Amino acid sequence: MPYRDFEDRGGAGYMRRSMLARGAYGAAIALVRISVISLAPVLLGIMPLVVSSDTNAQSSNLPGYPDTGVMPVDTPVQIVASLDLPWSAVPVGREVLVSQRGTGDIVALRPGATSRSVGVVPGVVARGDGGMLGLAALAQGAEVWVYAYHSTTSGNRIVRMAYSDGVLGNVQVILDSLPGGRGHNGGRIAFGPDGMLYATVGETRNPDLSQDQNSLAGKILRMTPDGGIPADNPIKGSLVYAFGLRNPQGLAWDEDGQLWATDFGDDTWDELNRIRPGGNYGWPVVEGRGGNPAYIDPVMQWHTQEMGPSGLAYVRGTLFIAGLTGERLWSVTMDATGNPQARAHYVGQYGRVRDVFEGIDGKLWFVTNGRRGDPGGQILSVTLAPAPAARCTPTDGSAQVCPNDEVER
Ligand SMILES: [Ca+2]
Repeated sequence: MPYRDFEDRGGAGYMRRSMLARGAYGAAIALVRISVISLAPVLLGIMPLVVSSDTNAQSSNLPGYPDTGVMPVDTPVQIVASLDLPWSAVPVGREVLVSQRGTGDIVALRPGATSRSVGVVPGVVARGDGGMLGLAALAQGAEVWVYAYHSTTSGNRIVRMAYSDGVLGNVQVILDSLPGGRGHNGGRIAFGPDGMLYATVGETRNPDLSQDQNSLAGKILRMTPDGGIPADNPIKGSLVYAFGLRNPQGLAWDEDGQLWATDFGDDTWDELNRIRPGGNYGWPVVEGRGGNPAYIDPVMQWHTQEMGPSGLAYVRGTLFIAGLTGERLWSVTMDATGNPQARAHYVGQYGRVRDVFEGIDGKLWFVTNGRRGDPGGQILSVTLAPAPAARCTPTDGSAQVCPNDEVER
């Protein structure tokens, strides 16, 4: 197998543990991710972005526990298997397009149908955790554009291709010469509710670049659909929207238009951050919560062996995080006072979870890279139901994490 998928932590101890855990898996990284998924249907006019939490009004309200949001129920159903390192998936019309990191081959799928290739993104170079990473989609009039963030021989770039008659057209370069390297390539792209394109760029194993506002490494970028700098960006004349990040791979907006992002930590803490324009999220000065007023602390943080966050989605009141290292799906809801509550799902059952999004059937879809010996990556679909009042005991098929327990808030 020419390409293997693994997450990159900075410490030698982690690498030893990782190699032990994953056997012969090679030395590539798997941090990049795209999160346009949950928004694309909105942009394409398929489904509403805002979903009322009224459906959950009957939930019992235990003090301090979530009374909004949705949770996966029943057993996930396999939509497709044998994908080659799937990285990002985005609904486009009645299909879902999926990127494959090592090859650049984009496949289209729908429930009950055989997946098919719609084109290979040219110039993709897969080294380390780089390769064909994030996808996003934008409908402009009768035209549908598919955006792609991918690695080249000289860094990363964002391109777009017209998608018509089920085939990707010629490549237009939107943003060239993004920082890149063998590790920490970031790679998620997503259109925000403001119609702007957001991108996560890793610090490319050059931690000091995260605090350098003249570098695009270790940042969340905000650009117009053609790659220009919006006049209202927080730093005049710059694509930089937020900084002090290590290897962010997840972007999602809630119904208030608030942007959330994950950050893949070093050896200690992985993060869920509430993103403010121009905000500094601390890396490499602070990993996780530092309590330093110069930096914005994460809303939640996880021990890295439980998380390794890649894709992020917001669906009907719940944030879902794809956990690579932890080989699980995480859900985060907020209680009436805004305190986050996290629960783990499918721990170890489907291997490394790379991406998560609201699928074309209104169910929650998630993308896995499989486990060692598995035939390949797969996409699974699971029904969502109003979140029950959380109780601090394990339930069938999922583990719950209660306040002040394993998860630091
Ligand atoms: Ca941070």
